[in-house]
Amino acid sequence: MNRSEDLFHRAQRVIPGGVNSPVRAFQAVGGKPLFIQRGNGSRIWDVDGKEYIDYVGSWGPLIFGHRSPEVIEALNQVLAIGTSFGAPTEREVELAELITQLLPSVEKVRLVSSGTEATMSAIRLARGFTGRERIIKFDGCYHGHGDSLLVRAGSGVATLGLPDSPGVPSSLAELTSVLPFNDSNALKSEFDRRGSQIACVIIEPVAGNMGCVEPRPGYLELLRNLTKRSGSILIFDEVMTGFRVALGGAQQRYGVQPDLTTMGKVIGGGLPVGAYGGRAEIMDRIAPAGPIYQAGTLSGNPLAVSAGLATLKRLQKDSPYDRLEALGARLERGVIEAAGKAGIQVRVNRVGSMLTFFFTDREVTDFQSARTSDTKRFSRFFHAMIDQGIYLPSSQFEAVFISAAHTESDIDQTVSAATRALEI
Ligand code: KE4
Repeated sequence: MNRSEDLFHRAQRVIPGGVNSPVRAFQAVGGKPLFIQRGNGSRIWDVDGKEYIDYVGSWGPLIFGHRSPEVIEALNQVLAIGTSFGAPTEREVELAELITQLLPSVEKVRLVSSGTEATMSAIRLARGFTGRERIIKFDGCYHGHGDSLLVRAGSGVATLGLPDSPGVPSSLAELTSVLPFNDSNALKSEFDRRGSQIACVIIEPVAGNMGCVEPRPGYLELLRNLTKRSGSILIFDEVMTGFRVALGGAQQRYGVQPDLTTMGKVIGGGLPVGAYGGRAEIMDRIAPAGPIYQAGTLSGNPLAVSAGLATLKRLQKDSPYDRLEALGARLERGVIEAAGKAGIQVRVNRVGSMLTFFFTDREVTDFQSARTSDTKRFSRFFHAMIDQGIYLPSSQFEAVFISAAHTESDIDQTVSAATRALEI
């Protein structure tokens, strides 16, 4: 038994499923998870000393790779003055000012400690601000594990949500309408039927949690118009896309401004930070400015905030987006060519440095078409890549993340490995 297997065996005795977040358990691809010892730049090493090119990047936060110098430096500076005070600090003001500068739609922002906290709070805020209870989410979009969002599509036309996990009250799930992503007709009919009851719509403006799926042209604009007309709040969940697909996030890339934005991942630079923000007239309803309650012991703590600040400042200064686009295109081209040579049907959906290789011949525009993918072939591909030192996300329905620490030779090595992996 190697060290990863031994650790997994031990972990399962004291941690549910042996992991602290389900996707890490490799259940979607089979086999046992690798325990990681360390990371540096674009690389990680497992506890058995094997090296990998890392395309998970902690599921998105590490846009400059592992142990990027500016983050390490920022953390060392904070360690010299303390780690958490439970009191306001200057750095929190600086990070909030920078976020509001980079996202014009965000006039005020509240820092929290995870993406889930951000989306849960934004939903409560939208319900409190509008006095309405119904929300809309989209099939295949994931917004963290808040009760109102762990809801799957109900049967057919009803769209009334059903709990997607035991423990979610059906009375709450029913208040969530679940619509197909990218389906303008479904959107229009839901607003025709219930527009005046809808507190908010929450959407991943570029989906990453059904695999990478881009919004159809005009779809986000339609969403913006329908929510404005019905007095509903439009929430862009940019936990994954924020500062990843552009410095101003998906809202800059597609030119559509939401009322509220939820953030996470990149804004923590690998430390636990989430945030939600938007129009001041909405945000000012949040305690203690207003009556809608939300709180957090470690919200805005100096360590996490300093890592996030260092990351956003470097994004502003270096603007790695052209390089990330070029690396993403190189990987996309290489994998498509490799699949063509092997006679394997692969669809690559990509937005900048986030992409997914779907093992299907269908265009993937929503969760239904994503699910036509051959997940068994994906699993074989995943393990064949692991065997060649390439660490991909452990599910067909996740996104690959390229960092600014990746090099052209990393990409070329990955394409060579994919060529061999696709022959298996
Ligand atoms: P966290 O609570 O995991 O920080 O964020 C939840 C969340 C919210 N919104 C979007 C768009 C997200 O992608 C996420 C979390 N993403 C997953 C990966 N697809 C995190 C990985 C995990 O669950 O371990």
